[in-house]
Amino acid sequence: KTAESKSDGQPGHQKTIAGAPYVLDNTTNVTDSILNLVGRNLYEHPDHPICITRKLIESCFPQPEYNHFTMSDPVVTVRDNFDVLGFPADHPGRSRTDTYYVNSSHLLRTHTSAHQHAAFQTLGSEERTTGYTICADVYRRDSIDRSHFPVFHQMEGARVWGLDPDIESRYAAQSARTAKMATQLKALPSTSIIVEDNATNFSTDVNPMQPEHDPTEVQLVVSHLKRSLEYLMQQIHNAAQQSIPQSARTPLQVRWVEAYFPFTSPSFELEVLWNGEWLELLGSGVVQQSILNKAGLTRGIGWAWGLGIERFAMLLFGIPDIRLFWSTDKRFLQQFSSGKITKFEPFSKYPPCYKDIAFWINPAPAGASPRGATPWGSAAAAGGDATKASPTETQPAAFHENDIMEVVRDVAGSLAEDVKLVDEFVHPTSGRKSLCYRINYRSLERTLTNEEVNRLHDEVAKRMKAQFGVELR
Ligand code: FA5
Ligand code: MG
Repeated sequence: KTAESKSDGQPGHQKTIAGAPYVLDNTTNVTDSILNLVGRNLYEHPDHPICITRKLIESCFPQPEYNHFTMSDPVVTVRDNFDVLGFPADHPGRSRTDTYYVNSSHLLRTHTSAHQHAAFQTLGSEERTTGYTICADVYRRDSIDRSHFPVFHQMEGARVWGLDPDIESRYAAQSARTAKMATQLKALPSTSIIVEDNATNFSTDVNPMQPEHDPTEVQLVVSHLKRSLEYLMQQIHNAAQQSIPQSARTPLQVRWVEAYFPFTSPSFELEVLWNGEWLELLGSGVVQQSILNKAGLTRGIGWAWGLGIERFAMLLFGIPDIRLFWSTDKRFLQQFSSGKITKFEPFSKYPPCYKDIAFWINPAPAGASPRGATPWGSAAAAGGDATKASPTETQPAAFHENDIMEVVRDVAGSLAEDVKLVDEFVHPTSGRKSLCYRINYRSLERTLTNEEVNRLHDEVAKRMKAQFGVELR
């Protein structure tokens, strides 16, 4: 749900964003809560994981071949964000439900590709730079959860061949650039990551090469694109594994899949196997010739990609929640320092409150079959034995560790962070067993009061007694 505050964008009013004034109109849907995040420029703070990640990515696309840009002003024209890139008029990305409009002509960029046109115009100048990277904050109207936040960071990269102004004839220029591309492709470093390529056919309508392109050249551009990004993944993987013990290291698995973007053809996405699931890291492809032409690079051919920095930072630092990147908590920020890849140590914002519960458990009924890893007893309700009565109805069941977990979850919900067994012993004469569990009560939103925690803890004890017949010590 993306309710917007009416007072934020009254038509006719003026709003200053990144130092420039804009007149609001009926298209305006940007809110103050979003605008408050403009100017944080996380990618410029040397010790911030977004900046550390940016630098690492930039180092894989070194100067002088690539110039590195950052773009702090997020307001761009509809033309630069959509029109120049060939977005059709009815593309869903243009809609006010997906995009933050400042007014009918200006919006908060939804991707770094909004700067492609300007960046291409810097190429082929005197310095003969053949490529670039761009880093910026981007804005999309979206839900808020662990993996979605309305502001995130992207990096864009591009590389163009055939800008050599010394070569006069078009034919000579093309054969020269084909030769150069082949040489440069061979020069790319090899990698040892596992790559599955499901996007090798671009002679069909599904993911076609552009009709004005030479198939040999397209193959070279695509190979150079893929090898360059595989090299990036190798470097990211090497950095991420540094802080992991040798025995816990795993090979990196990536795959190429076909994609569609209005501004590249053929197009590809790169995915990585992350915690057993394929996670999309980036989009890429051979730049639409019309875009190069508009930037004055009529003799050029090249590739471009755009990636989400948070996704890479997650792989590198193990940061589990995208909202953490915006944290001003020292316990987050102090964990990172320039040029260092370390694993994130989770923390909660508010103090923990530890409470112990110790009790004697009933011996397991004779002949009961154990369940789970720590079968101190056997609950009648478990194990699919339908002939036995439920523990709450008749006599209490014997205790199993999962039972206390369930009770705590039920009583304390998200206020319980963890439950751990801290002590256990068997009475020397009676043979009864005593267990002691430590419950960590903690809220992510506030400091819990002692009274509040005591109430929760008393309720846990009461239920343990009633449901499992334990004798509290
Ligand atoms: C684009 O934004 C294209 N501009 C990428 C591109 C550039 C393609 C140049 C071709 C040439 P997409 O919307 O898929 O594509 O976003 C690119 C990457 O940004 C994704 O692969 C993902 O890593 C990241 N990303 C997208 N949405 C989110 C989100 N809500 N939160 C975090 N990361 C995101
Ligand atoms: Mg995508």
